Amino acid sequence: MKVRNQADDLKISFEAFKKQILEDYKIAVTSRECSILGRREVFSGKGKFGIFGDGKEVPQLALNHFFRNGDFRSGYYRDQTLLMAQGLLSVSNIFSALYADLDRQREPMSGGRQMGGHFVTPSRDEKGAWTNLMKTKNHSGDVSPTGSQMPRLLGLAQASKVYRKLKIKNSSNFSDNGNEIAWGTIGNASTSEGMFFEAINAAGVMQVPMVISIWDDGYGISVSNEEQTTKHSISEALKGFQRTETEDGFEILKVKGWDYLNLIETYEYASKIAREDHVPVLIHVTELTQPLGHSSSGSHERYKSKARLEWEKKYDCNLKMREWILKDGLASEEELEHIEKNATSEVRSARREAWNSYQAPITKQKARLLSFEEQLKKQTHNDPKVQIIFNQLDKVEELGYKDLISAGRKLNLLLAHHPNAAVQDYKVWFTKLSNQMTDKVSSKLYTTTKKNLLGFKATPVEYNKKETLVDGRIVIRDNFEALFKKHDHLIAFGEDVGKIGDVNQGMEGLQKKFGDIRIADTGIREATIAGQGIGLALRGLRPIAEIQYLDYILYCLQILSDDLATMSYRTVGQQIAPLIIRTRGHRLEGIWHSGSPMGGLIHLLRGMHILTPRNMTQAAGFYNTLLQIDQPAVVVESLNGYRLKENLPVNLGEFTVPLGTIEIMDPGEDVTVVSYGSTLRIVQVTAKRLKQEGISIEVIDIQSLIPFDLKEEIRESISKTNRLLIVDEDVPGGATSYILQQLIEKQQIFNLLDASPKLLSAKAHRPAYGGDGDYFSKPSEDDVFEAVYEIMHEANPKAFPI
Ligand SMILES: Cc1ncc(C[n+]2csc(CCOP(=O)(O)OP(=O)(O)O)c2C)c(N)n1
Repeated sequence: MKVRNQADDLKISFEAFKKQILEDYKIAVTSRECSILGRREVFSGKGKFGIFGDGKEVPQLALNHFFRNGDFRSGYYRDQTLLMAQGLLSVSNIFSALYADLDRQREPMSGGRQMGGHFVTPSRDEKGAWTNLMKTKNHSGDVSPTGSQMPRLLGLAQASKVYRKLKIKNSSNFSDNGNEIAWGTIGNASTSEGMFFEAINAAGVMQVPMVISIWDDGYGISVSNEEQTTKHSISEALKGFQRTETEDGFEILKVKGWDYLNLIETYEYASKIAREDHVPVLIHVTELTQPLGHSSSGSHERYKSKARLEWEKKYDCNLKMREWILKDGLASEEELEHIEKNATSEVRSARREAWNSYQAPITKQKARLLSFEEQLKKQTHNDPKVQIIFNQLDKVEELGYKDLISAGRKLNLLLAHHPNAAVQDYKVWFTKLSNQMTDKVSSKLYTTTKKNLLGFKATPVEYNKKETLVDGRIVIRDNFEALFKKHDHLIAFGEDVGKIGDVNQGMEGLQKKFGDIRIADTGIREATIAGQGIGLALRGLRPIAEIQYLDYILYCLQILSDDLATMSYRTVGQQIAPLIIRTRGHRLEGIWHSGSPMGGLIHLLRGMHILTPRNMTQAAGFYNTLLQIDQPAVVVESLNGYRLKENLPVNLGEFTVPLGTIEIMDPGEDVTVVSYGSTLRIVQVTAKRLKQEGISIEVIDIQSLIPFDLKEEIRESISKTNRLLIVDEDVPGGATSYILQQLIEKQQIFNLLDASPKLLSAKAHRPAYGGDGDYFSKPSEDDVFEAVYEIMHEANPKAFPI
């Protein structure tokens, strides 16, 4: 849509233009009414927390006119008007989200898992298969941490560049020659986040079609632009990024957020240069307001001056749009009042409807529970506690499923005293509802199920008859080459990955063979390397994002944890980003090149697979598997393994190592010793020394920390040895504790043990540099030997004296 003030300049007829404006105005006031009533719902106790798009309506309506099918948004909680304008968010959806309605039909964004204002559109169907993204306007799943939409935005924009430059087979559901824009939105205050600057710099370097709107209302909660931003203005501060006639960069535009016509012109220009020429654009949308304050958890009168509050009233974008409509004669006062009245009553009735629909199934379940009351009393010989439980339930005002299940759990405890009670129907009801709740609240953390993984048909590694010993890095390099040949949508990038083929040359020479779009160098910016991967994976590509050393994963751990790991869960499987993070760690030298913070990763990255191959053949096998599986994963290669000799497989790119399977490296009888990664070799060497002392250990490589030993083979080993040692080089209480938790809780090994299980890890401090530093910081052969020996001593002190 293109509009000018002069009638003769109009591309569309005056009537069509007027109709469009009034439709936009209707959405603006409807959206505002949702914000106002939504906030009230929180104060009345029906919603827990409310954050809305008030004061940002008009620029979103302008943006919407240039958002095409196939485009993506990576934004934040203020964008409700945009989604409403696109027909992707109904009024009742807004209220259902406010009530945390667990029903996916009524709350399509997250089935009640995310607080309102966090939006997503489905890229996957119920079975996890891709939908046709070129037929929809796409919104990548929002997250709450401010600025965290920026790394993903970079990847979403980069995908257009990749699709334009590479002719990828079967990509018509993802792109039309890279003509798609990645639209970003962010609040003015959140531009203070490091990730914002990192992403802006990277987009300027990469020249990708991102159009980022900064909704500037002068504040970040209570902190003003004066305290947030150099020169008090993000567009002023970023001036050096402006492109020139001779240099690439950003196109930086500034526009007032209440000026509909100028907004339209600005977005038209921005979308044209981004879509056609892949120029990144930053639109600083100023003079916006926040009429209801930041959120339902406080009022802005506490921190805004009277003058500011007065100004905000006058410059409310909806009011300004109204004044302009009247001034230009696009509608009469009566017409506008009619629109406003209708909007109010539409929102009121949708709110009522949303509340009633939310309560109806819960009330129905309550009625079902009440129907068991008499029977339960009778079967518990009129235990008065039953009546108390029902009385308490009756007093609950805003009824939730939790109240029913909580009552049920208390009843179950009473019933345990009456094992012959005839309450079968009640039990069936309780179990069914409990299972439904687990599914509603806890499903889809991983979309690949245990059953899928156990059913995975692995392809064994094959070798030439005559052993071909090469450095480990050759195995991984040649395997990557086979993978790049096989998958035309596979892309790898990271620091030093392109020209030199990574610092350990595991991709040596591949850029020459496959080009610099597929194997690319990046700047030193781990958060946006991860973000590139997330965005590319959301648009149908298979990225391998490299983090040069495991120790530096901390720079992107927040994005991996908040965005990637939660993606399937928070969208209930509507979006999945099967990104592979490749990194290398464990043993090398010093405080920042030999870390093994596996416990940290395990705790923060639930939702991803975490793999720790012992050598490069196993690592290659994992990559081959991951490319057949639709899940995000981290693969930690062993830093000291690239120059160790391995037999070169012949079926490179084909053989697979299934996830969640352990490997018994050396069978033994006395103690089960489990380990992974670099410490595994130490355990294997020590096994020989222990043998000389008459101690036989069963050495097990866990290799896949998440998923963990799906066939429960470690349990089998312990049921033979009845003794357990867990070895790694994380801090005490790190991954070793996780392993023990898996064995005790999931594999129920407690009763199999004859001796207390031992955990051997590195010291609590970071590993010191050099040979002595390593020996005294990390488990050595002597440490493993003594730990096993002590276990044997406990069993037979005479034979194994200390
Ligand atoms: C990483 C992080 N820090 C702090 C917060 C708490 N927080 C939520 S919104 C907000 C202010 C954001 O202001 P701005 O970016 O200007 O957006 P606005 O809400 O004004 O639209 C803050 C500090 C958060 N969500 N994430």
